[in-house]
Amino acid sequence: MTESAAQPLYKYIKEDIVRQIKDGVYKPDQCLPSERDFCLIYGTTRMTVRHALNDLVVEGVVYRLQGKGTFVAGTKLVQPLMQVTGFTEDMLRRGKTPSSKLLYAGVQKANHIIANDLNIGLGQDYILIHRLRLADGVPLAIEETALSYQLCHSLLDDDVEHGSIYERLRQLGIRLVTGEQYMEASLAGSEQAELLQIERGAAVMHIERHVCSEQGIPVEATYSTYRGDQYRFFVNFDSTLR
Ligand code: 16G
Repeated sequence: MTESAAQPLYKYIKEDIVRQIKDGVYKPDQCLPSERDFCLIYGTTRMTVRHALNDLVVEGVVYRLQGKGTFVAGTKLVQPLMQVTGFTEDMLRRGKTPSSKLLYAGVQKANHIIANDLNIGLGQDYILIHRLRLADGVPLAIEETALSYQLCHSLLDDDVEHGSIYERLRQLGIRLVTGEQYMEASLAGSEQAELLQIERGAAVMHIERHVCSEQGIPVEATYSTYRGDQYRFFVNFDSTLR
């Protein structure tokens, strides 16, 4: 098969694999054909096949197991942790409809933790946005986002319930580039359980994300609680790059 001007071949391969997953040809957690086999199937090079598969890994459609192959993501969402992407973008890429239930949006005074996270003075203003995040109407995560007041105060004039914070920050010319994340296992308390529509005591994952702008200025600190029954988190690494 050859590249066409209308659509690069890797995109065609991606779409074809996604279609076959939807049609049940490749089932959840089933191992996909090897890269070599895909080269034969699509009559192309390993580079093109790898490009398509890498994209599908990043989009959470498939996952890789070292030395074993590439597998169809199961019913859980496979969430890559290597990039600064937002919930809305992540869900749209998966063909899901993101939505939020706004629990709070307003200005708060920084305590020690927030002052440290956003590198602001104790008692200084910051923006707090508390949302329940859903995809196709299913509650997936609760997020408490603390944002720099100085950089992000105009967000409070927006319809935060229906918008994407990351998209808005992009419009404001703020590029989120570096950050760190801490993850820890936990059990849902009653309030979390009610919001996430899970049993009290069900497994959840707490994620704390701190993100800085290109200039190294702390913009966001988000404390999230993800449903353990809906997510699988994923990182890849390559020690040959050292
Ligand atoms: C993700 C981020 C969160 C960010 C949000 C923005 C993690 C662990 N969390 O959920 O930090 O605030 O996206 O989403 O990745 P939005 O652009 O849809 O508002």
